Amino acid sequence: MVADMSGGCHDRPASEPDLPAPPDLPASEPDLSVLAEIQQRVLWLATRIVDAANHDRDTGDGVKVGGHQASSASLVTAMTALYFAYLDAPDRVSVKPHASPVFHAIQYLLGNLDRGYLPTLRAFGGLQSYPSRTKDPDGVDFSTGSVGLGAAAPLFAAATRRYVDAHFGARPRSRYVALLGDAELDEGNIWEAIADPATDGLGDVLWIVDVNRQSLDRVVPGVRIAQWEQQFAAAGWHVTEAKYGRRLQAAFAQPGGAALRDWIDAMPNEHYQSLFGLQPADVRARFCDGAPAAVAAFCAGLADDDLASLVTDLAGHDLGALLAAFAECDQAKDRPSVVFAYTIKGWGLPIAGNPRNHSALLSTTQIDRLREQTGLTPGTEWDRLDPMTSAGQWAAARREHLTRVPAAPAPLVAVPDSAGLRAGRPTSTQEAFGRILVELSRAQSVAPYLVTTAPDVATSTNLAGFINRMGVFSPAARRAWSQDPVLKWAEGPAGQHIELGISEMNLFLLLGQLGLAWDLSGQPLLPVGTVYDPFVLRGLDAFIYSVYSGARFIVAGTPSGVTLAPEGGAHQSTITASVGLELPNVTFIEPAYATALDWLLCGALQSVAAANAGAGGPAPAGAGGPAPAEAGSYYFRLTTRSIDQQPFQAARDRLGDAMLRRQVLAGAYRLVDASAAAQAGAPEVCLAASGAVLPEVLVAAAELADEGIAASVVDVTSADRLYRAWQRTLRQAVRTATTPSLPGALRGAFPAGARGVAPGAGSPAAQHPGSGGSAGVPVVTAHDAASHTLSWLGSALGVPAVSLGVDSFGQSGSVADLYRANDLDSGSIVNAALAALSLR
Ligand SMILES: Cc1ncc(C[n+]2csc(CCOP(=O)(O)OP(=O)(O)O)c2C)c(N)n1
Ligand SMILES: [Mg+2]
Repeated sequence: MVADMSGGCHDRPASEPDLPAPPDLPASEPDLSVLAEIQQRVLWLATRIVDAANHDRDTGDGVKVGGHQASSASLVTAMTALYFAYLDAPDRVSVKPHASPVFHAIQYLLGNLDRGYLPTLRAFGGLQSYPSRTKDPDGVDFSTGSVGLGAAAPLFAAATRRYVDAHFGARPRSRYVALLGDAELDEGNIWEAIADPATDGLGDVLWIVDVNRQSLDRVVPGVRIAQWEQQFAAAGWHVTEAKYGRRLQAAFAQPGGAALRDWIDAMPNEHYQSLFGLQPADVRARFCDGAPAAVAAFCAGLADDDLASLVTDLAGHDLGALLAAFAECDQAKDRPSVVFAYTIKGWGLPIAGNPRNHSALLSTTQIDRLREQTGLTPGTEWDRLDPMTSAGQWAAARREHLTRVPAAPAPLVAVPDSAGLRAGRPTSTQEAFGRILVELSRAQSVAPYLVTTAPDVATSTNLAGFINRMGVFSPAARRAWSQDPVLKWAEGPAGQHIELGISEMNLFLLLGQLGLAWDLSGQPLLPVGTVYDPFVLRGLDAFIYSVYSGARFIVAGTPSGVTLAPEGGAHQSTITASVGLELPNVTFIEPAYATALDWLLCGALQSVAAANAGAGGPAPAGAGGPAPAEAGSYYFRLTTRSIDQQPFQAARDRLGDAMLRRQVLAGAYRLVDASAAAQAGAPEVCLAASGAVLPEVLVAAAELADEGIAASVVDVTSADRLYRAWQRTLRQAVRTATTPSLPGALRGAFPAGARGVAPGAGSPAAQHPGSGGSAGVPVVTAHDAASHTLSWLGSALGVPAVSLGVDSFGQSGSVADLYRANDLDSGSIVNAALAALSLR
């Protein structure tokens, strides 16, 4: 046609609103006239919530508040049908970002949101502009905002539930619903998600596309919908439409009606949308512009007003038609379903169908008129539905129907402090990572909860050992047609690796939902994903989406950096360390040695286990002391470069396991301690480095020692934890107007003299002998990543610093070639140390 015209439910909130006890109702069948009354109130409240944000509050800063009345109106009917007729308590819903006011209006009418929130859309501490799991007060199931991601999330939540049911027993059935805008279908991640075999056959998924034929800027050109429908069908989805309203359907059945239908079906979006801005008297000429005579003849039998409302009668605003479409989808139990619901952007508002209406706001006069049409006054405008009316009673019954039984807290998964990896011979962190997972797969307390996933890089990121032991997940057992003596690829319902096609978007969306399984499926998991490190950036928006949503998981980016030398610039990551450091809710970790990785990975799993059990607090203390209190996800940046483990063993012998583990977890430890030489009077320098470059740094330290310079080496295992510790003390000082102290993690790892002009409280520079002068011991940082990532250390320590790293795109070569090209060879590090000393 016409062209392309062609949440959740909630645990009861703490504060009970003043609703009466639900009456005894013959509840199951909704009365459409009651639903129609409810949807008019939803339309009013959603519109007024945006209006209040813009007109009732003085922000004092002159910045437009905004909001989306037209995008909201478009989904009022579908969301009324869902929440007031279709959904059951276990169902989960993702709401199109710009329809958040509709969601809040509905939660308010259901009694799940206090009235005081209604005028707080987009205010600090108020209702978020787009649905947020972590910040909204009324039980958002899926955060949305970056279009495409929130829509795909329920698909991965359903895949997660399928996995959980297969491994831990079936839970009460949930349906996973996504409400998405038609222009969201332009986002590639949508098609990546539906094409992946990991999402095949998910019969509990229902997507509802709000086909209002408009995006932000324009009327979507031409007729797209047939292509979209074919793409869904080709991916194995059940596809249906809610297209023509009942009046249009009746018209089609009349003589001449077929021509009318054909005409509407062939009409481009632009032509169809232009009808909405017209007075009824002008609709006939525009509608019939270019039409066959039969259409004009059919229309001649209708009065102007009737014709205008007939040709814009769309099923997306027909409650009965939508409920019928949803019910039809429920019958398709072996595959996901999508309903293309034809709607009007701005439905029921004076801005309906206007191509410029995306951010349009009703005037105060228009709001006054809408209030009056809804039968409200300024005194009653925020009221809930009158409990004495059928609509009020129906809302109360739905509130009961949608109330979830809170899940019992899950027992804490006991993760050991160490997987007991034996690390005598030279090894890489990537290899150690694979071996640690194999060790953990032998630990009965942990193994059942581990689930790994990768976008077609499982074997090349060393997950093969884990996969050999635990198998690959498939809802049904699959025959293996070839036997590989090294890698068993046994697929069946007991498998604990979920393989994805090459889509880093899908990786992070799946990790996000696995990491929310404790909430959305009542089952804590320990999700671990792997990805080639440069392609973390390919999935970055989904990574951000998932951690913004509060998901906890572990991802290993490997191999990383120019150390992946022969692979060349397209595979060498440079800025990922900075991304890891800066991403909120993510702890970035880049160890160099296998045992450090063992402790750090177990610590991260402990923290994920604690958070996913709903405990939320710090990880339980292990023998070596508690892992830092974090409630987010973990990003390990690893390498395939095999390095000698002896230097770590030496530090272990010198510091002892308890102290060393504490420092490794805190973010840094002293790998080489040159303080004795410094105390004997040698000029002192500190070399701080992360990851694969440590061997060059150790050689440089030895060369410096030969030249009579005391060079300590600090292995920075987590620049993120160090930086956070530093920032915490600074912010604390800023907020309390006191002198900042140097955080313990920095104090413990860096030589006393390297804490020159930024002394800890009570430890002024002058107290440090051998500090080499008032500016303290200079620092060189070295990292196979952008030099910026560690460059702040100089400032934190208050000493001169020279930062070495990779600040241009990589290229093919040997490790030595690439390190030389980026000044990461030992000679350059020595020169950097001399330069740093000269800066004192
Ligand atoms: C990834 C991303 N890009 C751009 C935007 C800005 N944006 C918000 S809504 C929108 C248009 C959405 O159109 P549609 O999905 O059809 O929703 P409608 O408002 O028409 O219901 C755009 C481009 C965004 N939120 N996310
Ligand atoms: Mg749209």
